Amino acid sequence: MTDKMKTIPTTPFEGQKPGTSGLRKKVSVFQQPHYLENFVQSIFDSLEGFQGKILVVGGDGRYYNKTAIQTILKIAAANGFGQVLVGQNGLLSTPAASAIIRKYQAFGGIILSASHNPGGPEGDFGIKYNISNGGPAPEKITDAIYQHSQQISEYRILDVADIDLAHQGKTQIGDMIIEIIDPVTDYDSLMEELFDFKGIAALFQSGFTLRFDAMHAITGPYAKTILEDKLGAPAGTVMNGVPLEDFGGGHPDPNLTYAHDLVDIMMGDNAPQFGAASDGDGDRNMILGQRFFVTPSDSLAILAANAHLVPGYQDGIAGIARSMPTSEAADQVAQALNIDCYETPTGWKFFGNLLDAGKATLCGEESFGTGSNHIREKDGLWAVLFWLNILAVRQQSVESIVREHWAKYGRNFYSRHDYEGVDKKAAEELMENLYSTFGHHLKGQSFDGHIVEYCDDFSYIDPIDHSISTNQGMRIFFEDESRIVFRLSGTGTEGATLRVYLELFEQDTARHHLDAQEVLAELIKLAEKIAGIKKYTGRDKPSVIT
Ligand code: VG1
Ligand code: CO
Repeated sequence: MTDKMKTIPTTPFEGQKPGTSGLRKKVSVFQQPHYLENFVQSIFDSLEGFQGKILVVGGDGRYYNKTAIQTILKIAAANGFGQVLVGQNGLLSTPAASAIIRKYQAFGGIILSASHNPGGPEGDFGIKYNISNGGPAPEKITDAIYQHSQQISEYRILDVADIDLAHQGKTQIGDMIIEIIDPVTDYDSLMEELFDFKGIAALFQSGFTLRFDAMHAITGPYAKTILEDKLGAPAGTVMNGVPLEDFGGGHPDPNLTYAHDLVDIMMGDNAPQFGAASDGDGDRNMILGQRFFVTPSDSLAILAANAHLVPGYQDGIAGIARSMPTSEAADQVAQALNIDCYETPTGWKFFGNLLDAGKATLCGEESFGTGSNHIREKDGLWAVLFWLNILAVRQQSVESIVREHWAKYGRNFYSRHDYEGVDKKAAEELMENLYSTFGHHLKGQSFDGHIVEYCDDFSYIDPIDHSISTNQGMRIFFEDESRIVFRLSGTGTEGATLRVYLELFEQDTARHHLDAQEVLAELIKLAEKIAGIKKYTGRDKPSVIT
């Protein structure tokens, strides 16, 4: 051990249980003395056997990313890691970090991001630990991190000058090697293994038009390299492609509300043939055709139904996994393909075991997350390339692919209504009230003529390690093949966010052209009536509708 290693006395801190996506807080919270240090040391205290092993570190480039990385490197060195791979300038998208952990058989990785939450000095920051399979740490590790953070009395850090993150190459601090790597190369080669790059390049050569909105977040460099440099899409295809510490003041959440620049272009007269956006850390995707929005739930189902057209999946898929609130469109495809469809709680970490066990190949969430067994995170650009590959083979418009899909499998009308930043206590009371009313079986009961088929407070037993997760959302199924789900967000940093998920299955092709909000209007009223959203939160409409 080096003489520069310091052990700094500290006190247990007001840690918070890391949620589905690690610890997310305002930047100012992370800037408190010893706050980040305590959390990082708590991570390492929860792990065993990493001496001399590789750690991957990188983030989405938001404010505080580089500062945090300096601290993490010095703590990692003092704790005995052998080598750290860091993305140049501290950048790594979440999917690239996952790919790199797997490729170099790292012990784990630390990803700095608050995903789609706004960045900048007044914005949010986050930190997440991923395990050796490249995926988010399972609950037993995040619980242990939390326990350690409550008892911590010291952290170990190397007292050295800051490391140069701007240049690729190797340096050493203490006994630990630091290698600054290109953030894009390894990810790019993985994509090239999975997709028909020649076919996609030919599509662009034929004049096909795409607009990709990187929202001033991490996917800019990835999208430019892959779409423009490698696949030959014209310069300017990638918009907002330079990552900024505050994401240009925007909210890097690729949905119809926050990706309005792109949405305006895609809904306009001269819309390109295909539009897509990704979020702060590059794991989400939004897919648009000309004046046409593809819901993430439909996108998952369509990728599954067309997977055989894509080289990486041409031998078929083993199974599909979707989070509980995600629509059942994927279930229809799984049934037709005669493969299993797994229903998990919200959060990508629940897919890890299914992917590792080879039970699921494709996974998805209604929250603009899609991915596969190529890594253990959702992957925004991967989804865009998957669509491009399908478009290159089928030579049809996005809209006609979706409409044909509905005609074959039926349409799951779907919408999510978010009530953001509501009073936390009021939101909890609303859920409590729902649990006491609907927590038990109400089969046969009628609400405005809608008969309850089944309702419960969703819980999940992992089919591989048998761990149990409870309180994952209130779901109510009605006999007319409709469903309402209520749950509270685990990723917000201000107050609480109530999410209401609405779904109605429609087999009749004659009704498929209808507008989702209109078709779901009755169900939306029913949700209000059942949950008393206005009474509890004071809100008479959602802040975001997707
Ligand atoms: C949200 C989404 C969930 C997703 C999570 C992390 O969680 O609903 O599906 O896995 O964000 O995504 P919540 O608890 O706020 O509903 V990301 O892009 O922040 O890594
Ligand atoms: Co994200």
